[in-house]
Amino acid sequence: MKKTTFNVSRRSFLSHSSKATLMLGIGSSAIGSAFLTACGEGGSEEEVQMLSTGFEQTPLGYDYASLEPHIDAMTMEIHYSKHAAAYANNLADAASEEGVDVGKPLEEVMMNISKYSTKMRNNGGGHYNHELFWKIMSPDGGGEPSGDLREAINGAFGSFDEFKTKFEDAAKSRFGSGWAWLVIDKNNLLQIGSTPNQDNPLMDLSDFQGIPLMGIDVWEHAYYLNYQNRRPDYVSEFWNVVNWDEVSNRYNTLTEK
Ligand code: MN3
Repeated sequence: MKKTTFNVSRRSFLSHSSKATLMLGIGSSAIGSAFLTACGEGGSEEEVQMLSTGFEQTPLGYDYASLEPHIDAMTMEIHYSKHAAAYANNLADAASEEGVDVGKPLEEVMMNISKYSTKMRNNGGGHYNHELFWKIMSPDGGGEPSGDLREAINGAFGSFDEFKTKFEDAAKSRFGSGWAWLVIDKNNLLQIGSTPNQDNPLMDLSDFQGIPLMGIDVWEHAYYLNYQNRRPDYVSEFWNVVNWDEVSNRYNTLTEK
């Protein structure tokens, strides 16, 4: 009888087994860990205010109609008061069912999402993503970033226009529902990528890892009433409402860590 031998090198075994048992997300990096500290009890009032996300919906900082003509009032109203509200409600259920301390920053759950239910992943992600989305838009938005963020964008992507093209490509090419992101990765570098459904780059099981600076919702509910199937038009109009002050403040707060 022929003897079967398995020739698996130690290196290959280790690489497979570590992938299977350990989720090494952004949370295990130095910047990820500093970020989490800043979001929680170790953070200054300013850091917590700027970076940390709670479990409840925060009031929208502007009127539903105020992002027109780029994003219409009815889309904003339904998006905030129905879609995003449902994520927040379902997150509250999941947190209660799974014994999560809702006094802690939601970021902590995101970075350890592989330990929680699919309900937590979908609704915690949905809530986190929308809370950030509302903040990085403004009726006074648009224009271009300045200061350190501007320099970092030029350094990472060549120019602001090249950055915009790459971000738009990520948003347009995300198949089905999801988000496109600008993040700081574990090496403190800016990266652009996208995630499916309500996943985000903080999640330890995400293929795309980093701390979000800004994101765009490319679910059809974010644009269909006004743009129907024309996602690219919605994405190019988005630049008119980006709150660069907020995105810059996030960047500065994170990189000061
Ligand atoms: Mn949405």
